Amino acid sequence: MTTLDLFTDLPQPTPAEKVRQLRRDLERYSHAYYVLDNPIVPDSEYDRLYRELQALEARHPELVTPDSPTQRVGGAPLAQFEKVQHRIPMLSLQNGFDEAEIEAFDRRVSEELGIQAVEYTAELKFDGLAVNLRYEKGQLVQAATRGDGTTGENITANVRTIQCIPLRLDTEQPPPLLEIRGEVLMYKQDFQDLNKRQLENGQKTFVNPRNAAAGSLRQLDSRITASRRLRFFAYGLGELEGAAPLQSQQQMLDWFMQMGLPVCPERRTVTGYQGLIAFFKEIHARRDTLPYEIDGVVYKVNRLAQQQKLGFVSHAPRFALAHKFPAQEMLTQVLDIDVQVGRTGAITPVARLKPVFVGGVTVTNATLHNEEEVRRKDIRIGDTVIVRRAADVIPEVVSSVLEKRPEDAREFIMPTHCPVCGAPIIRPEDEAVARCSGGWINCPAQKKRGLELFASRKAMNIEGLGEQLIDQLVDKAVIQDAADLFTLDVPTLAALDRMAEKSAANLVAECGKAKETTLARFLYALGIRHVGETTARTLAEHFGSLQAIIDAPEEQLLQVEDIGATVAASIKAFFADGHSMALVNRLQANGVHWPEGGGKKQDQVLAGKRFVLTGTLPSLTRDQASEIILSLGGKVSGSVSKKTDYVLAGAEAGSKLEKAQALGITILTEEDFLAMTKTGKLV
Ligand code: D41
Repeated sequence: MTTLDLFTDLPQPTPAEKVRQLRRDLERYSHAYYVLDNPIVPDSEYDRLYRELQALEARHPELVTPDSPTQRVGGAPLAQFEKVQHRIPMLSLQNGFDEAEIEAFDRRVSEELGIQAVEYTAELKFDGLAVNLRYEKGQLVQAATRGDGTTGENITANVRTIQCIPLRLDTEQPPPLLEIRGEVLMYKQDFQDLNKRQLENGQKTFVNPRNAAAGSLRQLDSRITASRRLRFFAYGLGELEGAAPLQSQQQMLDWFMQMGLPVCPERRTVTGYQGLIAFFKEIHARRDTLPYEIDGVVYKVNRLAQQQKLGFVSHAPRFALAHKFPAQEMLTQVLDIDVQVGRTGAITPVARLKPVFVGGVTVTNATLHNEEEVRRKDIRIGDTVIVRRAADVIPEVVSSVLEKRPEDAREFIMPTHCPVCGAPIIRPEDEAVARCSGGWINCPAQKKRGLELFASRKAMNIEGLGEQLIDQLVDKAVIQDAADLFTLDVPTLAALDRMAEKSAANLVAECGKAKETTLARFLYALGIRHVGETTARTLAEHFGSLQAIIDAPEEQLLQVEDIGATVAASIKAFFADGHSMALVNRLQANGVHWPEGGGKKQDQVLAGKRFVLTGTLPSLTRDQASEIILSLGGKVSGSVSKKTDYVLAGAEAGSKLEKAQALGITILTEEDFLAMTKTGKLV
């Protein structure tokens, strides 16, 4: 007998058995993929089994059941959503915003219960949509929005398309009735992908993942919902009939998980308000690295008996509190749009906003980047707009709220002439940026911004020479250019507003000190377009002397690592310009000097290694870390790419860390980094 005979002799499964087996397998694979984020078979295997099940069901329509994985999408589009009554209302959450409010909450709970150290469950607060899932005998029979808490809308067809939501609970003895409450949301990556697709298809994009999730759930045609990747996390219980020996919130969530429901693993049992605050701080720091958006954390008294004892205030339970992050998005009004002139003459439209507290600071203006951006986002003067300020990011105008547009809203018009020097504004056809054609010699704005760069820490490092002083020096014609800084005397400076003898003397001393510099700093300070700190350093190291750079033909510049055609052309143009060369000569004549000839690097520990810094390090500042890297021959760049060798990550590291993880780049803590640079042993 051959092996083959052995198998063919086995009893063949009936179609019904085969269908059951296929469903069990598909559910298991799907659960591993969508809920546990841990696929156990390749997609191709899943697809093969899925098609096999589809084929079998086509041949045996009597075997099709609503909980089959093939039945997630189906049915004709609805005309409207039906209303659904929540027998047990979906309550809202009380909010707290600062530590004092959290402490007060804990004190209240502790007093009510007569317990010293109350045990809490701390969870994430997802920025999604609350929904109620109704399971009867383990089958998903209805899904509804929260609505006003008592009446929601029936969105069953849409919710059935959410892959991580089981159509059937994975348990031998499902309760006769079980309502699960949780949040439907969209991951940040899926949101980006969706918007990209929408753009490609000429359809409207969504402002944030929450709106995208809401828009996707509100579709009358569930096939559209199915094409959007929505997720779900369970956090609470509605109606329940039948046994569930639950004592605590944590047990409840574990029970949900056992039945195949998605529950977020980022939760913890803690004691007292110190435990709550510690959880809040940790999550706040990690917020940007999470794949979904959260707007805070939620604390719940862990023991269900204690929850019951505490009861409710109007529409919110007294056992729970949402500890919210400062809002990252707020509505405000565009009072005006005017333009700023940058160092290179770039004209940037800036929205002047009605002051608004967002992301922990008061924002009064936000860059609109360029003319095209204003048109694309269709932002007008008078509009109500969404202003966003994420951690460590400059405030931006996300979009305008069209429903609130007043009739007299005005479109932004790019001025034809520089508002500062009056020179024509020119925008080359192939560029997004319009520029003042005055040049730094004629345009005070360009001159001032150039001087700011010149004096800045990474350039000539003239401490005490800030924006306001520079404005005065230029406006009162005390100086014509950077070279004049080195001939300033105390009486002249002391005569300026807000300057005393002492501060004047300090500034003169600072300028004196700054004369002794390095070629790299000097090059950077000149503000040559496209020559940033790193390029300046590369140039200095490569050529060793200023004259060598001035004399270098374009082909020679192009041979330098990381210098392309744009940069090379810009360097040539700068030194070909009479005004620039005159300035360079006057700076040197006024005593600015640096050691020439040296500086070429060799045998340095980090030679050629590219670093990206992200987040806040425990002890080093970003500049200090950069300084160390650069001094050991490494490079620091702003964004993560395949070329990045290391990412040095601290607290509140954001998307850069995520990207680095995705690309498999070595991630260093400050400790790793310091060990590596001290020992010279690379990891
Ligand atoms: O993540 C959330 N947004 C979340 C919302 C959560 N983690 N827990 C919640 N718990 C409740 C109670 C305590 C009332 C069951 C909630 C919400 N409610 C909630 N979401 C929307 C309104 C209320």
